[in-house]
Amino acid sequence: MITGATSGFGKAFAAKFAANGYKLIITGRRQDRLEAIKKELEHKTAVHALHFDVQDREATFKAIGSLPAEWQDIDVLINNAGLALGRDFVDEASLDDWETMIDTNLKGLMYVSKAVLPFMIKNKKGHIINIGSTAAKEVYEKGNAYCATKSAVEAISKGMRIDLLRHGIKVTAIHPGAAETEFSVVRFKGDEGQASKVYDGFQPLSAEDVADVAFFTTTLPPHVCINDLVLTCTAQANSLYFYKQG
Ligand code: NDP
Ligand code: 8X3
Repeated sequence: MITGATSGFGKAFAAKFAANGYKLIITGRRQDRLEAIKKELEHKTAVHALHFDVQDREATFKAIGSLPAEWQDIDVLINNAGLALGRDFVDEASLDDWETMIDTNLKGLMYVSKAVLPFMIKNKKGHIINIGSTAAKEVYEKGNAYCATKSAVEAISKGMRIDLLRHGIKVTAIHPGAAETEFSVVRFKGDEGQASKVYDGFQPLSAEDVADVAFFTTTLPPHVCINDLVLTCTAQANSLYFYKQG
């Protein structure tokens, strides 16, 4: 099950897991895109689409609770749905942007996990992959609330790992650096010029790079779990240091 499968990493995760024989539950808010991706991947595997907003607690539990019995054996949950909104000084940032980021990146991830866990617990196995960010590792200027939500994803991943030990469920946090998806277009609210400038002068990660690494974490034996993984392009050392040319 992949949240936020309509674009970027989530779409690439769906393609990668489908190519490797997984049945897929894909989720997102944009129903037209969900249906198009379902149609495309159905040539390779069985796909079930769930249309809901992870910020909406009731809708999240209702959608996941509606899964037919044959779709409830979820082996891998990738909590990927998320976003940054704005790049502003803390005193100038929008409260609405902050709330959307907290409600999506943290609360949404927690709702989805809580709704899926009973299925994994029943099966005494499962793997939750939470998509954090290098923004969880170092806070950068004007990153305030986004960095806080991703630090929280790191913390909740640690908490899940401890509390789920007794159920044999793996928890992996993956922290990618800059990757060119729709992320920056969303962050800059549709300003494509400002968004593409983020990637000027270096080759960022692609969504497929992140999908390859995420898939790898699911290929290890049952007794082996990658807990925390940071992945950047070669031109990025961490949130703060890039080698840009031109
Ligand atoms: P995209 O904007 O390309 O994709 C984001 C996905 O999240 C979309 O499928 C979107 O679907 C979904 N989404 C957003 N809000 C909600 C919501 N409220 N309910 C359900 N789904 C939602 O960005 P990325 O693929 O880059 O981002 C994926 C994750 O990776 C995010 O958590 C992001 O913070 C993280 N990340 C991104 C990095 C980057 O540089 N790109 C680096 C590090 C981490 P829809 O709009 O249809 O709902
Ligand atoms: C996305 C990468 O550098 O914009 O999480 O925080 S960054």
